[in-house]
Amino acid sequence: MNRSAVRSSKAPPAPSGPPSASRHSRSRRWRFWVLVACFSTPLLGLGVAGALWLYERRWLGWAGLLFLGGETIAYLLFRRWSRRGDRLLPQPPQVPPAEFSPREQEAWQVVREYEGRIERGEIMPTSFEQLLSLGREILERVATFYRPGERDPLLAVPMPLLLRAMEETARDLATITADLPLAHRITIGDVIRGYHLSQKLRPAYNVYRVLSPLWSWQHALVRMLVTDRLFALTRETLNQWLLRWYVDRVGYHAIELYSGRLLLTKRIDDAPPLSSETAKILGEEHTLQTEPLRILVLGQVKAGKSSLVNALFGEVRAATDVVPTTTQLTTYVLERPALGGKVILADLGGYEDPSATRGRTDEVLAEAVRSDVLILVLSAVNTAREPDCRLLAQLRERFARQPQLRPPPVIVALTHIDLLRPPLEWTPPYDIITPALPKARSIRDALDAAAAELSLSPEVIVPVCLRPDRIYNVEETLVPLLVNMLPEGKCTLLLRTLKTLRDREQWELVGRQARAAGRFLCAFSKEMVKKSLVQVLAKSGL
Ligand SMILES: Nc1nc2c(ncn2[C@@H]2O[C@H](COP(=O)(O)OP(=O)(O)OP(=O)(O)O)[C@@H](O)[C@H]2O)c(=O)[nH]1
Ligand SMILES: [Mg+2]
Repeated sequence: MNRSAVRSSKAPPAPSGPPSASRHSRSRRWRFWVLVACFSTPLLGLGVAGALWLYERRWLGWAGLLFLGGETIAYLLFRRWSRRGDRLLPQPPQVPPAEFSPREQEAWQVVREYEGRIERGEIMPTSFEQLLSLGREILERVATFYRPGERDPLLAVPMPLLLRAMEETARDLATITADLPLAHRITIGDVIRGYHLSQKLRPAYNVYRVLSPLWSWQHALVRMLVTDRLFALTRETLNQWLLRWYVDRVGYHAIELYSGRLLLTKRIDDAPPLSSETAKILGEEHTLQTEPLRILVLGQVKAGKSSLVNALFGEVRAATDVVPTTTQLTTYVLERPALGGKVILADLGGYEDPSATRGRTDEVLAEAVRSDVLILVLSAVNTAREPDCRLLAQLRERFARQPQLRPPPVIVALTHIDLLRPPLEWTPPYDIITPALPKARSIRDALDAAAAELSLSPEVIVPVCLRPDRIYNVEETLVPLLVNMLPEGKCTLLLRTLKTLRDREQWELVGRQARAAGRFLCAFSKEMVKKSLVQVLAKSGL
């Protein structure tokens, strides 16, 4: 079949390619059929000879049953492994991307809805055009989500950004499909030709299907019950797999585009630029070019915030006392390889400090919005949790009002556990998973009570002792939990610094455009001067 046969009849005739190209494709096809023949003839011959051999020994019936058994098991296993969550091919993740803010997660519902419709078999594009219109429909839904009142939300983005989104989508899909066996060798033309060939051979195959029970009823039964269904299932699985990835990637990049996360020359996960405020904290000799993670230590007065800072440094850095000592924002630069290098630790003092200014809670909330991980310090012996609950509720409310930001993950350090009952007993380590000792039981009770009162998961609460001569569970549990939270904290950091990154890109683009305009004006004026000179010289007859 030549190339023009697979083109749509409505398409204008394409200019014929160079003769060497068509000669090359003819020779490729010829070689392909020779390979197919060399490969399949011995196999077919063996099959026929084997069947005859079995028939002579009257074993063909048993062999047929064995074949039927094997195919049935393959069919059942294929069905089982193709089920949701346990599929043969890698599927798009079921959860929204971790780097999304709550607003983007809400927009992700559009993608989930389309995935559900694919799952229920409600979407089955049969042509390329239908696939494109499905992509456009998803873009439109996402655009309307972000710009609900606008007349044409789809067009409310600059052209270069739309092209960038298309480029990224295409790149993702190319990477995904490249993993299919032989995907890099088989051309789209091969697939279409294969489809047409199968359509052509279908009548002959149907005749064979009708007649085949005459010479082997077992084989016909196997094919009807198993093989045909297996092929249909494979085709369906492959179609659905491709479609699911298509919806996932188009939806993802549509959200990136319309949420404003997509940049033209940079990527949101590029190293975030260092802010001037952080540069000031780091001092003049710093060599950091990117914004480090910012960890805010917060809690009531005397909860043990400064003691925690000291424990993390392994030395005294922050003043601790029984009377309020930290009354204003104090920042420390902590360098630990496990935390990925330098991080900034910020301690604001207790939010219930009676000596502090009236706006202390607002200060804490504003600081939390600028932080990537929060460590809430609670004293196990102070059961007045009302201020902590209020602060957490205010934090949730503040982030609900700014859904484009990602709330920082919260870790709770439950301090003063050495003072829990029995106060004189101190023989760490304590097993709080299956507490046997009275002290371990008290710690476990304090942890469960804090989790229930603050509506937090017990997994993010770490009981610690910060008394300088009894430091316990900071390196063993708190630091590893902090390390676990770093990827989440990094996502918060990227969204927090997105505006700076975008502003920087805008200035770079303005600079580039100004330079290009300058070059154009220069060339234009040169040309004008040259033309005028020629005209003047021509007029003056020189
Ligand atoms: N026994 C015991 N004492 C602790 C523990 N943690 C902190 N302390 C003591 O509690 C007192 C207050 O600790 P700080 O670290 O200053 O508390 P803070 O939260 O920074 O207090 P402010 O800055 O005033 O808000 C100090 O005397 C600490 O030594 C602990 O786990 N066990
Ligand atoms: Mg302090």
